[in-house]
Amino acid sequence: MSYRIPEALIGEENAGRAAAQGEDYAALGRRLARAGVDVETITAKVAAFAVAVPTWGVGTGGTRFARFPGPGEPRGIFDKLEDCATIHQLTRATPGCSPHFPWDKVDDYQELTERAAALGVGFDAVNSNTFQDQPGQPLSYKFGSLAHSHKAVRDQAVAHNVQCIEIGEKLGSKALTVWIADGSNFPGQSNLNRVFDWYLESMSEIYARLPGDWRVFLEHKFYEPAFYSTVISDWGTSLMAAQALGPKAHCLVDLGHHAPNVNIEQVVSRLIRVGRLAGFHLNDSKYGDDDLDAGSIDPFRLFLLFNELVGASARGAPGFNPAYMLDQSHNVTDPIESLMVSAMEAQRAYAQALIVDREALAAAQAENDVMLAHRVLKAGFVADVSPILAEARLRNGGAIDPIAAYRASNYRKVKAKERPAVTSSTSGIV
Ligand code: RM4
Ligand code: MN
Ligand code: MN
Repeated sequence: MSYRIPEALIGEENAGRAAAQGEDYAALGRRLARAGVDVETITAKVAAFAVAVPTWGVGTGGTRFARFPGPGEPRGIFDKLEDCATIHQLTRATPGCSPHFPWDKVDDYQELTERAAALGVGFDAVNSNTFQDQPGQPLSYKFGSLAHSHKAVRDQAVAHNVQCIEIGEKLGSKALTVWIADGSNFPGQSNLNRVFDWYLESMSEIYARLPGDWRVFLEHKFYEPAFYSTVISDWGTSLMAAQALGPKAHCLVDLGHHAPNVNIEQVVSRLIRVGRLAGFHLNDSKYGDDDLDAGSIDPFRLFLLFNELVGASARGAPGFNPAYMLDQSHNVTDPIESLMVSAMEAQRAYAQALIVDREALAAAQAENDVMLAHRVLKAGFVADVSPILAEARLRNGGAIDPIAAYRASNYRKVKAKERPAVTSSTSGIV
């Protein structure tokens, strides 16, 4: 049996921190009470918040220049599940793993489901992959997949997506996420209008195969790997596609997939209005699709995003049911540590948004009191909600300080022995 962090170790770690945590939580509770906010309500909501971990995120990422593998990397989906389960064990915020096919392909999905359940995790949205060729694949995706000029390639890409749905059904997933790399590098290379027709044709075949209680998440990205035009480039294109396909199609917002300085929270607000927000791939960036850790560069943007979500939930926006997933590439950190911190940063932004006084905000907006409105909103962002996050973890059986507990467990060192390196050091996104 492979190593798992003993519950006793988490208990010991927590025991050493419990007194300080209790004091900090009580002090924050008193502070919030003065502002008319019940800390217990916020803690309960944070405790119920879940963000999925992508199975590809627990491996060391890389750039197109190089990849520097770390010790004890997962060698396959069963190892990845262990790492995902460890993240959940300590943070209690990540009960779902989002698999990617064919990367996570196995012969026996029953066995995979049982293993996940034994580890205390389940499966979230399934992701298809038609952005790279697999060994032995008959036709190449070099010039596209669902929007390829050749029908035979489109058919192959459709068949792969249908297979992903079939696998997902076995795993208990309820959504398929489709991100395609289709696009062009040269003006004139492809017909900007025709490729969208092909995409819609292909996607409607996939859509027709969705089980009744499933959704399909359309993920846009404005550039890379295509550098001149991308077929599903922005939220407008994504929304056109979702509306053409039908009510089960929704638009997924990956925070790194926008032009620089785009007001993403406003995009999200629009998608909520039309009931087509699928959810998020959370990450952070400075320049483009940098896939840095959520909240590491611009935590204010993450807060503003959650502010829209909390506002939508408070007003009971119809069909509002966003899915949350982390989508990051960890090049210089231990992926488990990065994913734990990112999950906690998502919870932090959520808690900060929850404590915003929405009535005071609406009143200031109605009176055009600009500075007051801004300060009411900012009051949420500047609040240190760390004790709430720790309390939610503690009550759910997690660690008060997940990074400290993880390091104390020597998990990575043990895994380095259990998992002799088999990976190559080639470049690539994952
Ligand atoms: C893409 C996109 C997708 C993810 C791949 C690995 O940039 O964000 O969500 O499936 O990377
Ligand atoms: Mn993504
Ligand atoms: Mn991306």
